[in-house]
Amino acid sequence: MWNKRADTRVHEVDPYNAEPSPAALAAESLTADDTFYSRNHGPIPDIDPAQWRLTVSNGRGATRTFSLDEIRRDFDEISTVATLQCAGNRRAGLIAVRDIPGEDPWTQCATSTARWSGVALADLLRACDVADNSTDHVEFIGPDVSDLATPPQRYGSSIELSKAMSPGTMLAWAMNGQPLPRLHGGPMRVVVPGYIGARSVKWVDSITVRESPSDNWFQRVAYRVLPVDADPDTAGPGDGISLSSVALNCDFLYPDPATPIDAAEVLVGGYAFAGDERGISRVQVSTDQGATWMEADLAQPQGPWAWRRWSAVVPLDAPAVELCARAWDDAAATQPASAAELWNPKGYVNNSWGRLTLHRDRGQTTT
Ligand SMILES: Nc1nc2c(c(=O)[nH]1)N[C@H]1C(S)=C(S)[C@@H](COP(=O)(O)O)O[C@H]1N2
Ligand SMILES: [Mo]
Repeated sequence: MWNKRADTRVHEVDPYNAEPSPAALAAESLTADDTFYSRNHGPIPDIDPAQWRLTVSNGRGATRTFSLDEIRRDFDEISTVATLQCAGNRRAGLIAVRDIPGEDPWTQCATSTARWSGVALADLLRACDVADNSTDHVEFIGPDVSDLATPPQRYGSSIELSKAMSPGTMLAWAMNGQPLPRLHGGPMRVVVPGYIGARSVKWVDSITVRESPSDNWFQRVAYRVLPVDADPDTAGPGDGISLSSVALNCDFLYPDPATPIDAAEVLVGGYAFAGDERGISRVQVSTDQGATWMEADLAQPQGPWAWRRWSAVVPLDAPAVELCARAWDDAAATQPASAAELWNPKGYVNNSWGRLTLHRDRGQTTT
């Protein structure tokens, strides 16, 4: 369905919510469109690129409307490698601590990396004569109506004007050199590198500069880390911690823990990702619950907004070994050890240590 690989894990068919298998995600440094995770809150619109229009309101009374051809003709094309990561990535680890009814149990693959091509949002906003008010916000609205909000509402988000004007933040019409697929927001989506995926509004048709964050349900009510004892059904607008920058995270993608390993050591690996303005400095792996750590090898950086892939060879000196992985960012911050300390009612931002239990092949007796 939606042209995804057969080993894709589909959480919901309608609206379509699916993540790739760890092996598929590990296979490529840029995630192909048949592998890229997809998160949707309503029906997927089918938009004729020739009919698509974007309306920009500049916050001081003026509005301009653009067609796709006009945007492509009038602005310089830019291209950025950026990782998108859903705030619900790795929720399954939180659900294992305590159930989170009504939310999909995403594992560690609600994240993917692509080369996005389009225009810098800053160029478009400047052309619309947006004032340089550092406390302003920029709201993005899509055409898809979600019944998660009462009454149902179009999907939307907002970011600070400073982030909207910063390098990397863009309107993208292509993904890995191909026209942006319908599922991923074609003909045009917002890409906000380093921010939770929820801010990168797909099929965007309206952009508004305003004095405060968007009142859209997905900005004001959802995508917030509520206090542990809060009831998500009665949480009010503005409750909890609003999410923007992605929290430092890393996890394993291989090997497959279901296959016993017939060797005394094994190559393991995965991804690490630091959000806005931060980079990955180090990834470490432990075979003893974090008492001691070994350094993993980091793959070449793919740019300031992309994940960092990592690998390590680890010994397997017991029938079952639980591996832990943690990343450090360039401010020397690292990840919390356990999902239990992070549990929150909507199940966002599980950035606890990655964990993977591997089994030695029972027939294997040499050490
Ligand atoms: N219009 C619209 N944009 C949206 C969403 C949506 O439901 N509707 N989901 C958001 C969320 S929560 C995420 S994580 C990303 C997922 O993008 P993808 O489907 O291309 O992976 O899109 C974001 N943009
Ligand atoms: Mo998301």
